[in-house]
Parts: sequence; C-alpha cells; structure tokens
Amino acid sequence: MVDVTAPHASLSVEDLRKRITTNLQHRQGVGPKEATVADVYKATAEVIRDYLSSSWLDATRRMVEGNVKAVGYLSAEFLIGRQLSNALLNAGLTDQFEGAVKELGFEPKDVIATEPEPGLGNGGLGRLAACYVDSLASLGVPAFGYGIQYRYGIFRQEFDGQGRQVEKPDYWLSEGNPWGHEDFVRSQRVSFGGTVVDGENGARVWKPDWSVRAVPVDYLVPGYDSGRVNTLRLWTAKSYDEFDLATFNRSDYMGAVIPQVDAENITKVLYPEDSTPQGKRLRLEQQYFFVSASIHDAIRTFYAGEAQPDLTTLPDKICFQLNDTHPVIGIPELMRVLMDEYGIDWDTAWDVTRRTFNYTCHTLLPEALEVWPAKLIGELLPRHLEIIKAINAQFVEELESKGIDPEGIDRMRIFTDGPDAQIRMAYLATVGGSYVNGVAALHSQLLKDVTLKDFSAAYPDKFTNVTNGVTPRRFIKLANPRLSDLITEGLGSDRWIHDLDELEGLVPLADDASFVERFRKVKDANKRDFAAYASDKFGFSIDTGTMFDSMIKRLHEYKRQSLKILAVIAEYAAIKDGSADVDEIQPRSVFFGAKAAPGYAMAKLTIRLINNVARVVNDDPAVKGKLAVYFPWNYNIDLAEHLIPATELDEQISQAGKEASGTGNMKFALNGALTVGTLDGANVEIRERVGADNFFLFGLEVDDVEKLYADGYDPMKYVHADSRLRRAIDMVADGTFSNGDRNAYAALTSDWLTHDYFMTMADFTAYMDIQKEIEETYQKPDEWARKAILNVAHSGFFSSDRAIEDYLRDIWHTQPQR
Ligand code: 26Q
Repeated sequence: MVDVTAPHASLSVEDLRKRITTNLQHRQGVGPKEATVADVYKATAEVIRDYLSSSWLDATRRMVEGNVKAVGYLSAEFLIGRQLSNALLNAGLTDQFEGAVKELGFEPKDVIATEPEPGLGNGGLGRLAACYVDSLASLGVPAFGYGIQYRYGIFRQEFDGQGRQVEKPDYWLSEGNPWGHEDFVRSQRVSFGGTVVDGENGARVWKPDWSVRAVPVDYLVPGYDSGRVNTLRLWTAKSYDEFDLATFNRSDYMGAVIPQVDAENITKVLYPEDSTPQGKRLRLEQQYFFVSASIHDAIRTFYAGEAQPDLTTLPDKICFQLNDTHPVIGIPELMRVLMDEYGIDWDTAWDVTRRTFNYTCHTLLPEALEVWPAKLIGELLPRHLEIIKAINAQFVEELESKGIDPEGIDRMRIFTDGPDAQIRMAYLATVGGSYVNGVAALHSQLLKDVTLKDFSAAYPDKFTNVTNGVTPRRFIKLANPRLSDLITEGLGSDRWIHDLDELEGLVPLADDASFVERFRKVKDANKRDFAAYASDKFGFSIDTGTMFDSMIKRLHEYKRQSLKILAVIAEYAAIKDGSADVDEIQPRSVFFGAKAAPGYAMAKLTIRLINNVARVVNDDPAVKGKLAVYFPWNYNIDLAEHLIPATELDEQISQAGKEASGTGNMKFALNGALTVGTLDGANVEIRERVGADNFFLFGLEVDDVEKLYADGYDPMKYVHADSRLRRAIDMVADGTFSNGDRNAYAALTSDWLTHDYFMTMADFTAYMDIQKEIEETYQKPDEWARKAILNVAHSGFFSSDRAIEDYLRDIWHTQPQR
C-alpha cells in the first residue's frame, strides 16, 4: 500500500515521463504521438498535482491534529500567476520535467507558456496575497488562503486604432483548469436577505430569503523545498436546485426563485476597480459569500466530528488576516455564528472574535476606504446590521468611559446615524480585531498620524507595521535564472532562495571586476531576451543598446504616469530642436505597462496619451536611436516576469504620502535595477537599505506636500518657472499627439494647469534634473553595475518570507509546524 503520509519523495525523469504518458492516455485520450503541447501541459499539471497530493493530505491532517495555530488569509484577490513552473520549482522537479518533456518531443518552455494566467486580482494587493501563501508554505506554517474563484478575472486590455484602452473579457477557464479541484462535498450554504425575528429566550432568528451554494475550488500551494503543501481555497457560487428551493416553503414563489437563479452571478466577475469603491450590491454579496463560507469551512475543519464543539477555543486554532476591508463583514459574521448558531453569549463571542481577526490596511487615500450604506446591509444581511449597530453602541460606550469628547466619538463611529447611515468598514476592522497594520514603515506611521489618528490615540497598542515583501522564488529564481545562477555562484550556495538576507554576501563582489562584468552580461542577455519576447508578442523592435527604463503598475493619477510622459515629451522636444546635447543624451527605451479601471476617465485618457506619444516618437526619424516608447498591452504577471529582469531603471514616482508600499519597487531592486523615486511607501526603506548613493531620489516629501496644500497649491507657478514643462504641455494641447485635434487631451491639460491635486507640476523640474544625473551615471557602466549589485545585495529584507516572519511574531503569535 502507498504510504500517503510520507512527504513527497523525488521522482526520476523516467518516472515523470511515464506518469505523463499514462495521463495522456487515460485523461486526455491521446498517445504521445498525437499529443499537442496543450495536452502535454494539461497532463503534466495533473501529474504534478497528483504527485503533491500526498504531502497535501499530510499537511492538512497535521494542521488539524497538531497544536500549532493556523493562519487563514482572507482576501478577495489572489493574483497567483501561472502555476506549472512554480509548482515544479517548489517541488524540486524542474530538471525532471525538462528531461521528460524533451523525451516526449516537446520544448519545456512551450509547455509552460501554454498555461493561461489566472487574473484573479487587480494588482499589488492580490499579488501580495499570492506571495504570502507561497511564503507560508515555504516556511512550513499551517495556513489556508481563502478567496474567490472569479469566472472572469481582470479584463484583457487591448488598444484600439486611436490608442484607447478596450476591455475584453478574460475567460481564463475556457480550456479547463487542471490546478483547481472542485470539492462539492465540502460546499457551504451562504444565505442572504429576509428578516430577523424573536426566538426563544431572547434569541434573534434570521429567516433568509435566498441562498447560494459555495463550492470550494482547491489549489495546492507547495512550499519551496519545505515538503509542506498548503491549500488555497477559492469559492465558486452555484445555485441550489428546486428540491432545496422547496425547503424555503415561501408563498412568493417567483420572488424566491429569481434571486436563486441569479446566485451564480456572485462569482462571475472580478471588479476591476482598485480604489474608490462604488458600494455595489453584487460586490457586498461577493464579500459576504466568500467570508461566510470560509469561516464555516474553518470551523468544520477544526472541529470535525465534534457534536458540541467548544468554539471559545477558536482563537487557539486559527487566526484570520483581513486583507484590506474587503473581508471585514467576517467580523459580524463570526459574532452571528457564535451567538446564533452555537448559543454563545455576546461578551464571550466578542472576546473570541476580537482575538481571531487582524486587519491589514493597504491605502491612505480617504476615498479608497470602504463605506457601505446601512440600508444595503440591512436588505442583504439584516442580522449583521443589528450586530454592527450593537458593536457600535458598545464601542461608543467604551469611548465615553475613556473620557473621549463627543466630537471625537462622532469621528470614530462605525455606524453613522441618520437617514443615509453608513458603515465604515476600516473602523469596524480596527475595533473588531486585535491588530491593525500598514504595509510599509511610512504608511503605518501615516495611518497612525492621519487616517486612523483617533483610533491610534485611543488604542496605541493595536497599531503596528509589517513592510510588504515579494517571493524570491517566482520573482528571482524563476523570472531571472541567469541572475540566480550568478548569485548562487557568487555566494557559493543557493541558500539565499530560503533566506534572502544571504544576499548581503554579494556586497564585496560589487568591487570585484570579473563579477561586475558577469553581472552586466546577465543584464544584457536579459534585455535581448525581453526584446525577442516583445517582438514576438507585440511586434516591437527594441534597440537593446539603449537604457531600459520601466514604469509598470496600475494607472492612477497618484502614481503619476503623467510625470513620466511629460518628461518623455520634454526630452523628445529637446532632441528635435537641438537643445539637447546629442552627444550627451543617453539613448533610452521607455516601457509602460498599466491597466486603468474601465470607469476612470483620467486614467484612460492618460493611456491614450502614452500610446500616441509612443506612436509619434517612434515614427519620428529625428529621434531614432535616441528615444523610443513602448506600451505593451495587457500588463500581467507574465509580462512583469519578463520585463523586470531586463530593466535598468525603475520608476517609482508617486506623490509622497500616497503609495502605501509598492511591491514592484522591491522586485526591481532585487533584479538589479536602480530606482528613481520619491520618498513614498517602501521606497523609503529600499533607499535606507541600499544606500542613498544607490538610489535616485527626487521630489517633494510628505511634509512639503502637506504644507503646499495648506498654503494653497498653484500649479501655474511651476509651469511658468520651467520652459520645458510649458513646451511639453503645449504639445499635448496643440494636437501633436492627436493628429491635430486640440481637444483630445483637454481634460488632462486643464487639470494640470488648474488643479493638479498630485502635484506633478511641482515635481517636474526635480524629476528632469535627476534624469541628468541618472544618464551621467549610466554612462559609467561599471559604476552603474556596482550600484545595481548593491541594490540586489541589500534588498534581502524585502522577501515575503521576512514579512511572514514579522506577522508570525508580532500579529499571529504562531509558528511553523515541524
Ligand atoms: C474595493 C471595493 C469595491 C471594489 C474594489 C475594491 C478594491 C479592490 C482592490 C479596492 C482596492 C484594491 C486594491 C488595492 C491595492 O492593490 N493596493 C496596493 O496594495 C499593495 C500591497 O500592499 C501596496 O503595495 C500598494 O501600495 C497599494 O496601492
């Protein structure tokens, strides 16, 4: 009999080839001769999943039986990227895979490229969740990721003939999904609507109107070389059949049926907005759907088979991390479950709930803080509304007893009274959990001083920081194999993949001429690879002798893609009119990657401008060989994995005090790019670690920004002071980038000149000046390489393993399970 409890042992090339062949026959219905690359991909994925399943069972069993508290990471987004190459790496099967697939007559990289990318997130927050589940498994922590399997992920971005963004549906499941395993047996019922009535002994009884079946789709999360395989459980919504419907026994039959039929819509599509939440009913349904299913799932898992489970022990078994406010409805839900389903009294339930949840905030923008109309919550979740009101009342009493004045109390209310009563989810999260953390040192400080000031004054011990991190497996080892080999050679071991602080050992090599030389060769080879990839995929012809300068992130005014494009225009104008010294300017290829929320007009207009600047600049023989602009469409994880290793200059130029952390900045530094950036988010800590000499700092700081707002900011002052800026804006306004249409970008130019909330005008001159310095440094290739090596060497702190260790020590108070 096979011992399913043994951690996965290794597999030979021959074993793997045989398993793939068998799967091709049994599951794909083809022999190796007829198989296409898609068949081989699917077969390999299924074989790897099967192979990992014994370790997975073992880890799950040990989690339930052991006495180490588990982590439940609750996130509406997990931007996991392609699975195959990562699973192979973490399971130690990369070489065997390459051997086996070649024997079958296929090219390994073609097999890997066949996999569609699951786009189950918008950007940084979703990718962070994916890095964290990788680190939890790699460190051996018993943990679940809990989220939603959207049928349509983030839209596929295309550009029309005018350079405008067009959104196309991302039907990523069309060819099946070998990684996700639907587990109907472990479904959960999630209910909505209806009323609350009085029950026996003062109990309140929720009589919901309609329910939906939450079916888990399980993804295996193999740790890197840890033997542990955790679960990422993404819920999908299914309708109940008529039989179940009948049990509702309602007089209003059609009224009951119609919402039921619509139930599957709940997980149909990911909302493509990543700020300014709209308070839409379906979004609230999504949030409650996955959180309710997850909480019940955790209870079922940890109290399996217990007739009378004692849920007061819940905080010893699991802690839930709330990834932003999206899962915060979990706080009243756990209260409801404890009280209404398990008969626990309010005070005990409240104590258990507060000890079970913690909350991570990812923003500073006030408009990004989720607020739900009480009316909507009352319609959809009437019992939860009662509980939230009671939490608020109890909280207000507590503030009164602390002697806080009435205005202070009004500012802090979770539930704002009145006809348009609102529920402030960030406040509910702060009150209903143990810890609140920001995602970079500066961000956590600003949370305490500004965004949640009253709360940090009343509860100073609640607030802490965990600076974000990124997984070195996907973003160095997989994305940049050449640099990985060089690092391993330089350090004499590949321990760094487990312990990224080991990169410090590269410091002396920054002064070793032969290492510097090889480092430069790695970057050059990566640039050539990217040029080939981009030629293939986008039809670009990129000059690899130019400096590769990248800005890849969501399109947002606060991130200031406009600052970059205005600087490009200014440079273009200077080359054309001869005011730039042609012998001095450094030839560049500027890359943008960015999706805009479909309803965000300014962001979409900026995309159109960038595309048209690219068209005009790239078609102009006067700047050929000096300046080129590329905007590959549909920026996603795959593009990031190709472009980051090839990039030399990384743009992190948000207005100070607006970017909570950034994680792209970490990926670039670890891949040997230098940053040009403001003192914002994690840039601050990157600069501290890599050294001020190895970071191109410019621009206003948080205090300068605040002072300018207070004094009355006037963008015209800066426009008048810099003729390059005037010229660039004129060109946008005069139709240069719109075939003579002077109206095309009016919304942008008028904002710059009159409003400019994010102070792009104020930072323009400093940005142009630092670019001079950048070019001078770049023209000393050894000096540039030395700085880049020091960036790599000092960035080990930005591993998601370190971030998870911070969470374990400071917030979760738990540990790996040996
Ligand atoms: C909320 C309600 C309704 C619809 C959508 C949303 C929504 C969805 C996604 C709100 C926000 C997001 C995503 C936010 C995000 O990605 N924030 C980024 O998080 C990163 C990880 O901490 C940070 O590095 C970035 O600074 C931060 O912008």
